Amino acid sequence: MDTRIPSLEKYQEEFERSLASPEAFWAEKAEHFSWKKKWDQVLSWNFEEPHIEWFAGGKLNITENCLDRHLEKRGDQVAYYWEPNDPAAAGKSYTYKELHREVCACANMLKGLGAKKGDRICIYMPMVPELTIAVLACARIGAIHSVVFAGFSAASLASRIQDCDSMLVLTSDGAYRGPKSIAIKSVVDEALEICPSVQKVLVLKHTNVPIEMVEGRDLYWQEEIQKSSADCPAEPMDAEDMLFILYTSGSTGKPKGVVHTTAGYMVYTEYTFRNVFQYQEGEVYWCTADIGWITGHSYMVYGPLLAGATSVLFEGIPTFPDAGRFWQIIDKYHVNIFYTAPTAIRSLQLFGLDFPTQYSLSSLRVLGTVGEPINEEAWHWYHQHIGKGNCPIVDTWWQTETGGIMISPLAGITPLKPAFATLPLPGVQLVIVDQEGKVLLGNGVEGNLCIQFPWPSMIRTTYGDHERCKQNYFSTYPGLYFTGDGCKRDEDGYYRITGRVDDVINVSGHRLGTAEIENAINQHADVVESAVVGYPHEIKGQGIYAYVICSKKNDDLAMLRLEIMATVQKMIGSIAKPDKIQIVSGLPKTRSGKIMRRILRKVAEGDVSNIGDISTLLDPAIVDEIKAGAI
Ligand code: 7RM
Repeated sequence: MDTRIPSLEKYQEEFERSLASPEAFWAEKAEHFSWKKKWDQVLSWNFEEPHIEWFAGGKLNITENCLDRHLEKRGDQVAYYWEPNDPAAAGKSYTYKELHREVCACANMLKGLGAKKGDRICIYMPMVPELTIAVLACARIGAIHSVVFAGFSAASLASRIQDCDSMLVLTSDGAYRGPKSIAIKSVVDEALEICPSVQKVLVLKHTNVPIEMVEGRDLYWQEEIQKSSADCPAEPMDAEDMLFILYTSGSTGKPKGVVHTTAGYMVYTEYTFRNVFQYQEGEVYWCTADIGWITGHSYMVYGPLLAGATSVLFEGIPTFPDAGRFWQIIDKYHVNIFYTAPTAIRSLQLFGLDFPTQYSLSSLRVLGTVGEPINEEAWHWYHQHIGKGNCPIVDTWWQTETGGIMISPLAGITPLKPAFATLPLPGVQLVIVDQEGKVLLGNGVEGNLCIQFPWPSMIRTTYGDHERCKQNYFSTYPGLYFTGDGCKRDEDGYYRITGRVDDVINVSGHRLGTAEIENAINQHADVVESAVVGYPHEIKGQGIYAYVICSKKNDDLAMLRLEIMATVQKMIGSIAKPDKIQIVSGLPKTRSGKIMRRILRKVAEGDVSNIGDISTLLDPAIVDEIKAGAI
């Protein structure tokens, strides 16, 4: 059933109805799915524990809704066009029927390796069709997938495997990334030295780099799949059974395993996919996000398949073989809806108009952005030069924890305002609060963004540590879910996200905790202490600025910096490498030992004229040293 909202009036009506009777509203949106058993109760909740249940009593399998449900009507329609890293290599496409077959065979293969309902399976793979197939195969048998972005280091992978005791790891020999070929199986091998829970590793041959296979543990995907039947009934799942875990960075400690469950996630990702992009039958949709992030889960795998869409899945990067690759792919597949990150737009903008003008972009109807605030300049460039002035841009605000898009225009319906995510989707009850938690009513206000009522795809817990979920999201402002973002509601009631207000930074649309980067830097033998802050970066949105105290005087600072970068790469991955490293003799701390990050941020931003009150510092003189040494 097509649940698209057709007009602004209807949006307003639908929004009002979702506030007045949320249960009736979401029950209506859940009706058309295939349920093995209908739910007993639409919603029960409290934000104190927190405890959230949607569609309790319902039984279903999300893959039946992604695949089986479509076979009759669109079995021969393409579900995915796969575009390989190398434009000269052969691509592949999968119809719904073919995808269904592959998922069932993969599901049987997982069963053959001992996987069963409730087991955790770690997926560490490049953007190949088998990644999507693996995700769905887990869901088919009721196993919980934990996809780890293949750019993360062995140490990061190990900690994610350990946190949820994954019993299987699915990987490939190598990965292509533009001109580079990356050995990823060896990363898995290194990680598994400290992961006793893992029984088997399934390896997809992809780049054919030589690898070591551990006897009794490692198996080749291509060999095992041969032995697996393509008939696999879907495991009946409870509405609130865990669907997946996805690790994301917070302001403290190690990344947390955000838990999403089955039915609510299904209903919300489908509804938002259809409405935000106004997806129409037969259109080609392309989201450039890696499946290792939430955008890939919700809007590359589940949302589009639930809606019966045709998607492009791209293995490579925007600048290989040249900066025209995105535009070439849009031309090749006649992409109608294109969804990417502001950082990609900003970097391609720098290459000028020679690239986009070489290709036909006339198939485009809707453009989207996600992951970070988009600056007005990039917005206008995207609108004018990619959308040719006639494609709406949906600036979609949401989080790993929200599971789906929360604030966004509906393409072609909501009047746009550059750099504004505009209005909440139906079912989303936003509030803006001040530092004390006082709700700021009316328009023309700015504060911290919270949500006061549950929505179906919201986080249920953080894996293995419910208290952490409560502390992180539900304790700052009792009774509210706190997003960690700052936000403005303008005179028209339009929302603009101003960025994180906690110690999380957003580098090229990737979320990183400053504490996590500091811990990595501190692993360097000569480092005593460090403090990391974000600063505005022309392409990445935010760059990483590290202040580092060393135990001894080092003459070769360039070398030291390289070593620190290598340490961070080893502990987390390339995405967390600092852009700037300033060696300091001390940090600005209060008498109680708290680092005054406000000062460090100012210096990193290059704004030292107005540093504010430093009288509470233990050693105010350190501020002058830091200012003088700023990079
Ligand atoms: C989807 C995703 C979440 C954080 C979030 C924000 C920032 C995301 C936008 C945005 C401004 C946007 N999940 N963010 N989308 N900021 N405008 N349209 O990115 O968990 O990885 O990150 O990203 O700070 O809290 S995420």
